[in-house]
Amino acid sequence: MSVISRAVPSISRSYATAATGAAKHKVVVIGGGAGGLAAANQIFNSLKAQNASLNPGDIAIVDANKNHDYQPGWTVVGSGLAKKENFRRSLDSLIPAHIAHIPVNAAGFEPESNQVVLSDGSKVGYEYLVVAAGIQTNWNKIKGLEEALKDPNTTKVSSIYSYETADKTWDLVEGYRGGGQAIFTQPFGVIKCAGAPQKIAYMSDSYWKQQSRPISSSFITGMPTMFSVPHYSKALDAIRESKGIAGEFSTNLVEVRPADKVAVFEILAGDKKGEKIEKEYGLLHAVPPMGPLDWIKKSPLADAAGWVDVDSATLQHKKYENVFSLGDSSSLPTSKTAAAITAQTPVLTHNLTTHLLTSSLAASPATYDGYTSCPLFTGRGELLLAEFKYGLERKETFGKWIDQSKPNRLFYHLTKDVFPRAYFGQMLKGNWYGPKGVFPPQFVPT
Ligand code: UQ1
Repeated sequence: MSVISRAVPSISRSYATAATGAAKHKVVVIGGGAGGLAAANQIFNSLKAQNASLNPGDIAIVDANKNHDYQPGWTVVGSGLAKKENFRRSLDSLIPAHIAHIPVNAAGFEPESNQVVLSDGSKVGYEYLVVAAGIQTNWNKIKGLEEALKDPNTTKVSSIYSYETADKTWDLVEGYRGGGQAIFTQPFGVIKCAGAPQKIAYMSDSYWKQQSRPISSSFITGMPTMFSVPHYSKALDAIRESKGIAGEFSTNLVEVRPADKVAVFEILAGDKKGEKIEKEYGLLHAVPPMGPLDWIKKSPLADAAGWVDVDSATLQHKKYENVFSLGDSSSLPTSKTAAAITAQTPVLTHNLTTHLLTSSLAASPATYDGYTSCPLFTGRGELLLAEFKYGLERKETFGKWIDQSKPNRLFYHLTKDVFPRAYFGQMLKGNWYGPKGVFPPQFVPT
């Protein structure tokens, strides 16, 4: 989930060997986001538990970011329920002393010689590579959006998809008293946390109703439905309608003209396919399209779409057996969330450490079933907990006892109050297994 900034960093801890290209680590992890931190720690803990000889610095994290953000929190920030600073830690504070931090961004891969090329031109060698580099948010693909985001007070445009603008979303929502449509958009295509664009619509609408402000809202999405899983999509469509939020589908935001408060959409399907329509807005919540990081896309590890080309069950690279990937930068065909990473990490750890210790994946590798979850805030005090796996099949933790397609107060507090604690307290240290809590899954040979 980390967003790797492209800025050239200054080196804050000195790794002289890295600078000369001589450094070689047992395991190099690209990215200090949710996937990278969880995997680095879990691999270290697992190797230790298996009595592998392990020296400080044998596992290294490559990431120039100064900070690490709990990105699921940005919806909560945009809803006025938390301060964004609460969900930020310095990256250094999250990396234990026995794991090396190379504070430079990766810029390329040379898997034939087991090396990562860094943005300063130096190289780092590895025995095993874990790519957890995150997704690229393409702000510039919506014409005028970057301009419009600069001054939300005059343009009335914001987005929960960045640290800089998450809190401005709340300022805008709190201060908005109507006089035009409130428009909430979702782009066509793969994005991280695909439920967030509608969560912020529900949370804003819920606040305005609480304040008795007669504001009419629309949710306009490039996607053909409310959600990928038909079962939840049906439930969410009914929830949206019951709130009186208009819905428009296969309609993609392509341009913002903040001076006129006009948003331009392109129709993606049906009779009017290709047509552009203009809508005046009073408030606009925009979500840009996303995609693989440019430098990964053109690297030898990428698939045709640009994601790191791994086996969807074992998380091992399809061509290079000492390369693994998880999280947003991976090709895993599931929804990109922190919850997904809680299920991916133990599979990756098991398979990587088995390969490291025995030179093969063994006859029965651990397999990932595609588990992911989307805790959908549907209003203040209510949340719908969607949980599913490959094939868009439901895989619900509480489904035996509770109808998970109905919003619930318990899930609201679980997501708002418990998950952030589990994330910082356990998950990033490699000790959290999603629905299994602190109990690791057992991978037994079949
Ligand atoms: C989860 O483990 C987790 O990590 C801390 C989240 O944080 C973002 C989640 O949103 C979800 C859904 C899980 C899964 C855990 C349970 C108990 C369903």
